[in-house]
Amino acid sequence: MPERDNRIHVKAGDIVMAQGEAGHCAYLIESGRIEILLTAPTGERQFIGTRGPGTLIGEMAIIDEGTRSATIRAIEDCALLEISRADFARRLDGADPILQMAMRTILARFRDLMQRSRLMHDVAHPPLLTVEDVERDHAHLPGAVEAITIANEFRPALEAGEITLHYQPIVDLRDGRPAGFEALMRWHRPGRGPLSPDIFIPVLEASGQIVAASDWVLREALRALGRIEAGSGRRGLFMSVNFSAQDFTTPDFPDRLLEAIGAAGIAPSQVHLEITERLLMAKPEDAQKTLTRCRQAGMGVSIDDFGTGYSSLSYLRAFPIDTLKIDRSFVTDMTANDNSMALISSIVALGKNMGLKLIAEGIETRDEAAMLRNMGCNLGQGYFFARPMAEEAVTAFAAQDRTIAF
Ligand code: G
Ligand code: G
Ligand code: MN
Repeated sequence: MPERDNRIHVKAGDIVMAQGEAGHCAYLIESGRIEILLTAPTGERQFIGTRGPGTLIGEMAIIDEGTRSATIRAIEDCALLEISRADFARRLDGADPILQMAMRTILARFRDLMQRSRLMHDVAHPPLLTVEDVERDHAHLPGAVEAITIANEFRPALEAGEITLHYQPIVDLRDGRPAGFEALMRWHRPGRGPLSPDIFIPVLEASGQIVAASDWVLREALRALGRIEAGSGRRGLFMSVNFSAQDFTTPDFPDRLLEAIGAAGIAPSQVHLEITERLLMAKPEDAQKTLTRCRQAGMGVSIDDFGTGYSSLSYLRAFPIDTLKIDRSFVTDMTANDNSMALISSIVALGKNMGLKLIAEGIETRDEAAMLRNMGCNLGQGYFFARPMAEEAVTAFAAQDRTIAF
């Protein structure tokens, strides 16, 4: 819902929006009434109707950035809740691409219909746009074809074994020995090369398939941990699994986790849930409930890409978190940029003061590794230590159990 400070007040007689102007927002009428007026091409003003509390006005412009199709005037003092285009776009970005296209297409057709019905009364002025122009302007969604293809191909690809997991070691920065792994999805399409999770994960989120995908990743990664331990002779390693906001909305999520842990024959403390700040902000109540149950069962909870999401720190107090993963962008920059260095030492201090563990991501050089260790960071991940690897290679890596001096 729009926030309180988005409320505006208009007086009876005020123009809320004028036909032909660029539209930047919509309004939800909280109280009062407005009237909708149309200026016909002949210059004549037509009364269309009135609207009252609970109705949305000016909604077309926030979908397609078009101009106002009518004039709206307050006929009583009104309180209006403003919905900006940016706010709307943020909500729309995560939605299923088919829904996005359907909405844009319907609106494009509707505008076209409005325009044609108005032009029918004005033979002196020929139409400025063709139907094709309007649809091209308003209904085209870049990337939609690719997104729909990915969404349709995911399930068959999973069944065909095109989707696999790689495991990247996370090491103890005191000695470079592996402490655990992060499971990362890989999709190799025969003949077309790899598809990055940065591309397909958002599509799975938008098309509602992420819950099934995460469930598959979880079961596969936990079983793999059991095999890696057996194959390497090492015990007590952890497996970190990435989750998305929707995973937290199913009430049986903690039960499914515990069931997968039991089936894999490992301890709950060997499982770390990796989540982003965005997830916590998207579903705070779901996240709070789910994370509390998972932590009580002994699992770890890490904040991924820490420092790049919503920067309100109050959630660190509100949610049962035990680890911060310092985003790779700070580490990449740390030797060249004093501000990145200052940010990292602040994050390390914050984490230590709150009793949290710290993992630095994206460590590529010996210098970075040494500096992060000296700053008091506990764990590290990055190409300097090891790349994400298939199960067999990561088992061999763990079996070496070698210390790395740096
Ligand atoms: O390894 P790579 O850079 O391709 O991973 C890109 C991003 O995709 C990572 O930030 C990671 O969090 C995300 N990702 C990889 N595997 C999974 C997964 O199984 N589930 C979710 N939700 N995200 C994943
Ligand atoms: O978002 P998340 O932190 O889960 O993503 C981890 C991603 O970071 C994976 O795609 C992994 O392949 C990548 N990664 C891990 N170590 C390094 C590194 O040292 N350098 C770079 N550039 N990427 C890394
Ligand atoms: Mn991650």
